Amino acid sequence: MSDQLSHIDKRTTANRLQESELRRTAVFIDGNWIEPPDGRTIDVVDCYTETAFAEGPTVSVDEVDRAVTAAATAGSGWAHTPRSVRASMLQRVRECLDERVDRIAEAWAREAGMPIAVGRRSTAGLAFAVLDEMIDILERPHVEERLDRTIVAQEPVGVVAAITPWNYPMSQIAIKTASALAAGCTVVAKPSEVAPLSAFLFADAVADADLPPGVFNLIAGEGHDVGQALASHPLVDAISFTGSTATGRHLMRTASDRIARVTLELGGKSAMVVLDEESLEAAVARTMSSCFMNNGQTCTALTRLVVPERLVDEAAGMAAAIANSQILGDPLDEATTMGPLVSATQRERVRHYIRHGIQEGAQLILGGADAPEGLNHGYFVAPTIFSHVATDMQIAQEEIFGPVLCVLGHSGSDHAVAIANGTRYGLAGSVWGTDASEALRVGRAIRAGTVSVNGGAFNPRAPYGGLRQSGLGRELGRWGMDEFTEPRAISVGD
Ligand code: TXE
Repeated sequence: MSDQLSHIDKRTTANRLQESELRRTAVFIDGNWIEPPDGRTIDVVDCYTETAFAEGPTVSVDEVDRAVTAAATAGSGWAHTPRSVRASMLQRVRECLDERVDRIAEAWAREAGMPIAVGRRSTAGLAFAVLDEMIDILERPHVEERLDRTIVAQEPVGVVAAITPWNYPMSQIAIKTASALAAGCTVVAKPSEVAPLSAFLFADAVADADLPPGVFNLIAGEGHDVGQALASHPLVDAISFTGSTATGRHLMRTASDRIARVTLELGGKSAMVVLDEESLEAAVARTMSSCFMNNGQTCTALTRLVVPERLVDEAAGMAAAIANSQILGDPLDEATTMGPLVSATQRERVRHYIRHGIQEGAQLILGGADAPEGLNHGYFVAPTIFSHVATDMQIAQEEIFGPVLCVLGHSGSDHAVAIANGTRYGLAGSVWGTDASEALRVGRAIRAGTVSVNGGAFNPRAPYGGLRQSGLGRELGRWGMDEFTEPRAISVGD
């Protein structure tokens, strides 16, 4: 993937967001940009300046209905479109997206705080990888499976509602859309009202790619009304949701009324398990880059560092040194490595956890709940390291979603596994050890959907998703595509 992205690394912010991309009043329904009649918009706040810098529309239930009806009407035609044609249309989406990478990264930096240099690569990397994989799958010869005289027909599930959060606001829509469209489904997407701009840029790319009307639709607005109306629409066959566990639970109940399919990508409290002293340095470096990725606003972030008891202080010291080297500042500055959090609400939520961690008796090594020095605006939280954290503390159990690391001690590999598995989540995990077979044994024992052993890289072609309260179903690769299909058995007599 790195060669394919070398042109992205050389880019600058010369290709800036246009005024029309900051003032969004229309949504994309049935192949057209449509202004909702009541013209209501929601301000989008720049998380560094703390001022409204853009706006996104909000629709009524009428537009939700129009979008879902358009998707349902387009369904049969799209499902019967040859796989090679679907592949070439996804290829066009990819090309139209490539032209917008700079502006997507700029939008992401301003609406959610992701440092632009990291965001540019991350935006392009994941979205392109998923599109490429879907194109590749569609271009491969496809033979319907047969069991004796039974045809196993893998058919698209129908209309997919893609409901996404603010932390990776374009990639999450791209993943769901590429997989659903590849499977032959049609899509109605609703991005987070907090960070809608980069999702609109994705819709611009789809619009430019000239897909048949109704195949992809983008609506916008708040979750409790627009999101709820979409999720409960009788013509929506599957809900694909990424966000908080609480909203995921609610959407599962909504889907149960009509037994609609659900895919849920929810929270995490992932652990890095270190087995020995020789592995410490590499493991801490990996943990920190994961924990602080997107300013701590990443669901797979390794937020618990679980090391042999005798190494707790050393590990916390190493982590603090890396945390200290972060460059906090304007996320639009190419040199910034850590930007502000998405909102004042999110900042307060994270600070609350930090205060609670101190009250619970965890040892604060670095950071804390006060504003970082020298930054008098922006929703910043200081990079924070707690050590000697006990497994039952709230900060060791709950998803904080900010730049906060907990260091815990273990008394051996089985104890380490018990700690890693000792939360309600099971999204990601990691292990590092000099004995490769022992590291793999521990990796297999960590109950999480994505596990890295000795620095194994994230593979966007492999299944991604959570166990327990981290989610249901899988995204990415052929598993992500299969999530949007229904296998049917058609048995033929002699
Ligand atoms: O998430 P929500 P929010 C965590 C993170 C954060 C917290 C809340 O800790 O502080 O969740 O964030 C839509 N029917 N994560 O409020 O509510 C909503 O409009 C239909 C972790 O942003 O889950 C948005 O589009 N839709 C997570 C989307 O759901 C509804 C990533 C996500 O919103 C709805 C983000 C409803 N009733 C936050 N209510 C991760 N682990 O990746 C809301 N929505």
